[in-house]
Amino acid sequence: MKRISLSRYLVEQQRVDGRIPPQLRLLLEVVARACKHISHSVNKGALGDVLGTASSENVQGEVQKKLDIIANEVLIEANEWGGHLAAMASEEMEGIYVVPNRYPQGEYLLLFDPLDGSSNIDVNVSIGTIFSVLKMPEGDRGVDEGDFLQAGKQQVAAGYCVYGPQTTLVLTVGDGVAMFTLDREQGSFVLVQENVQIPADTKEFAINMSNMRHWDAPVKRYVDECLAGKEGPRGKDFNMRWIASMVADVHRILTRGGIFMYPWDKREPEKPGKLRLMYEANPMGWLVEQAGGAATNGRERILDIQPTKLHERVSVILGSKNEVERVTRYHLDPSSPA
Ligand code: AHM
Ligand code: MG
Repeated sequence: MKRISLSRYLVEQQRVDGRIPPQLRLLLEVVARACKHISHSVNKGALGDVLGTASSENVQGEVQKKLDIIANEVLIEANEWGGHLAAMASEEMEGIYVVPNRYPQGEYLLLFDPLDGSSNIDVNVSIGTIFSVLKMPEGDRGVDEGDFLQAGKQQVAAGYCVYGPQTTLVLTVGDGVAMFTLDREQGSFVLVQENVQIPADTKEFAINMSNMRHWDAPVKRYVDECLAGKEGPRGKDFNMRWIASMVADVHRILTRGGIFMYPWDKREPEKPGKLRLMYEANPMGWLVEQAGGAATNGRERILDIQPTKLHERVSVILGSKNEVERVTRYHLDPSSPA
């Protein structure tokens, strides 16, 4: 089988189909290189002194792990001098990071969750990096936080890299979803699947069941119906998975289908959800849609939500289309039949 590297895939996207401009191709190359670097640090574990907590908190008041900080620095350092970016924003930084003026400026904005699934770092379970690319608004002079507040449908590229038994980078530039696995001997990402498709139906759901007593009625109803199995209104048995790393749960869904939910709940009613719109829901939502699935906050399409702040949170329901549409219907029309 002919092996196609990520670099070659991106060149083909640029040259043959004109789908991506050269600047975006180069930016994605740099992001992939940073992910490779993070993957090496993750692999070293205790031997690289990268496990455990740092003595700091991030903007959301969460204790940072050493790897959260390392991954954030790797992404900033790799990208700041490339000339493709105007600024970056990260789940781990309070404000935006404007590319210093000693470096050439570009027209793109990069957003990332440098290390998603932090609670899994120390226990050797899959974690990942999630990224999203936006373009500076036309005619804008000087970058500020407002330039980032674009709906997810404006993304020009999105993806994640999962650090699991394999390191796999999953990417969309708006023309379907492609997967690339890191060949450690060659040091390059190699195309392993193109045109990834999520089956519309599934028998697998993912949600943190320990929050059941805090859920809203439509979510409770959906999960109750799944749990009722063959004898219930769905007439089939369901299986449950919860890895507690969104990247790993979404990767499973892109690979074999399923539904993932991190809905609003009553623990902190003033927060729309736990996950972040700009760093998690938008890039994952677009990937899932590009693979034929759906992503909503229970009421509307994630990609249509107009963000009002950088670290905005959102309720997330994504995956196999028919299941996501069902949960969304239960929210919009609670009396609708199963
Ligand atoms: P993080 O970005 O701080 O790692 O938090 C996000 C993670 C998601 O990857 C995962 O789906 C969720 O938090 C798990 O939450 P919980 O601990 O409630 O299971
Ligand atoms: Mg995260």
